[in-house]
Amino acid sequence: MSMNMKSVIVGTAGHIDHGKSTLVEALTGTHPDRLVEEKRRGITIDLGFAFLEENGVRFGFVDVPGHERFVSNMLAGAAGIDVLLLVIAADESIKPQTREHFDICRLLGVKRGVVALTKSDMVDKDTLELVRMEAEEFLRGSFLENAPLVPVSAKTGSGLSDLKKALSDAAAIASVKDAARYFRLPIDRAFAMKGFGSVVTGTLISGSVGPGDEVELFPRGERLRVRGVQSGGKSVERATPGQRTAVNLAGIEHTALKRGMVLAAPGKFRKTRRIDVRLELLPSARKMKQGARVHFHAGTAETIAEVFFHGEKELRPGGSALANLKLQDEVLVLPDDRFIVRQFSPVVTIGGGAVLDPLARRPMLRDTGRTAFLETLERSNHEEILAAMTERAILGLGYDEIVARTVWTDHEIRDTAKKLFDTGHAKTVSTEPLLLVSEKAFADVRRKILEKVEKFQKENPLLPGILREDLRSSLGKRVRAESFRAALDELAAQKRLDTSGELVKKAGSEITLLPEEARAKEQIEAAFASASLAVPSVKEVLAKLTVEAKRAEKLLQILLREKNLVRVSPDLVFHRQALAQLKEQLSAYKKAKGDRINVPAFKELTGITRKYAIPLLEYLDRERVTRRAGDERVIL
Ligand SMILES: Nc1nc2c(ncn2[C@@H]2O[C@H](COP(=O)(O)OP(=O)(O)O)[C@@H](O)[C@H]2O)c(=O)[nH]1
Ligand SMILES: [Mg+2]
Repeated sequence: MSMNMKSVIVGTAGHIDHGKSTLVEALTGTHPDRLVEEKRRGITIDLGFAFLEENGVRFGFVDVPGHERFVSNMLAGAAGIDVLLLVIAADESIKPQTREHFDICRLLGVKRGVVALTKSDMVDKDTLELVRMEAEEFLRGSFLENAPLVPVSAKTGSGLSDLKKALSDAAAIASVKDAARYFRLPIDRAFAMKGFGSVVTGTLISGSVGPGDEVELFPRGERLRVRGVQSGGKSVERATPGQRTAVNLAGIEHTALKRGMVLAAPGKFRKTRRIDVRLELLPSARKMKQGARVHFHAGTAETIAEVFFHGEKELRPGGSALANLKLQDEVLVLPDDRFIVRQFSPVVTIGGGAVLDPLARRPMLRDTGRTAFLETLERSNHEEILAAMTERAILGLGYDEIVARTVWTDHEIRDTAKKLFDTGHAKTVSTEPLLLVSEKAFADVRRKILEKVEKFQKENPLLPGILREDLRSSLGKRVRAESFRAALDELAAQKRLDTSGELVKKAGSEITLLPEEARAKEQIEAAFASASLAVPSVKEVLAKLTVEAKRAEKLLQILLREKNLVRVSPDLVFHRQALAQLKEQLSAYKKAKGDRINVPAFKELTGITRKYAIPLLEYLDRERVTRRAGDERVIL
């Protein structure tokens, strides 16, 4: 098999007994019915698979059951179809599941296909022409309007080569899914294989997978290792999109794996039970009421959903609406994923649509911007989407969240973020990892910071500024550290704040003292200056002042900060000059008597008591003026 051969998934669709499975066998040589019961009863119950290489294309056939009871199996197979093979039996023409399957494929967004008018050997020419006209009428205005209609007979082989040609033509213009995007494989089968362990199969809809890869199993959440990968029955180094793929998984029992689960790139996505969607109701459906319960199918998953319309109260047949779906089970769905809804009872397909926000919240009346937001998502303009998402993220929008909500690649994210920054819509407050804040939210943070600093300085005129950490916590949890830092930097760059050091203050702001405070400050300083080393207690000094205790304490702090006073121990404060003098005395002592001095000698030299001598010596040790050596000090 050549590596650059195009891989395309062909899915059958059509009413039961119209010859789908027989046709797949006639085209590929493989009868797609696998189950013993299918072979015995001659009907297709579950999905069947077959392969064909033709005209440089690798076709993977997914054959679906036509019986109305097995439409949910059909749905699991229809996800991932590139080319539809719509089967209409020439002897029966269009029947209920022809319509239902066709509706499903249209709602799933299948873009192209081929119509096979099967069992052509069973009808005369006129009947065949009639069926052809009915089919043309049926397909008018749909994505298959211009699709080739090919009469075939699996019995005689007539028309088969025309059909292969038509399929090849369709395959040639089918868009190739991007292997460079995130890996995703919705599981349609899980089983154990002797000597291998657990194996899952599915249609690879995005990215690629190969042996040794780590993958995440949704919705369970385990990280698993890929042991081996097969595609079309052969081991491959990497399976690429548009291929039927079997993955051999290590570290899990096959009983823990089932249809509806998804293997995906690890650590990128989040499972969900709330999604916002565009929901379309078929013209044949009954009107849908607010709160309706429906069967929900996406990928190979199936659950029950409760429908809430954003805006409308009900949905008319043939109409569409923005809706919030509450799912009974957790699933992995991503933006643009198609889904189908079927009536709760009796079970018939009534509509479908596309996922807009896979990580939606419960609809809230006060969230008046929701509809506009979803319409933005629907327009699919990257810049608009990222701007809208950033605006709605109060805390800022991080890289991981952008990936989970948009499925954009790294390049797409950084490119779009840069454009938003350049146009002034959002601020990148951190690049590694990326964190975006809307310009409005960022302006809010800046304004709040300025307000807090101003308020603090007004309330604490004797303090030079607010501690960074205090400022940060005063803003509450709604401001992330990154936004805070970026806002401070910007305010400092604009010279509105002075943020050097631990403190944040208004740029150029100085402490201004009232005359009474200035006097008190001088008194404090004088009290310590005149005491030399035999200092009074702080309490004593402050008690003598005319200003109240709290302000007196702050004046002391200012003197300490200005380094005119020095705190030597918790309750001893000295004037700067007294300490300078002491250091001079010591160096004179060293010159005269050598570099050793003990406590009694120190007391004698300075004329102070032990109460002052010990803390002062310890202070001098810390200042590296002296060093302790046993009972003595070495003067350094
Ligand atoms: N005469 C005739 N019979 C056919 C042809 N294709 C299928 N059949 C028969 O129609 C029946 C249903 O075919 P099957 O492939 O199981 O239909 P499915 O339910 O659409 O998969 C079988 O008995 C087939 O043998 C055909 O081209 N000519
Ligand atoms: Mg069949």
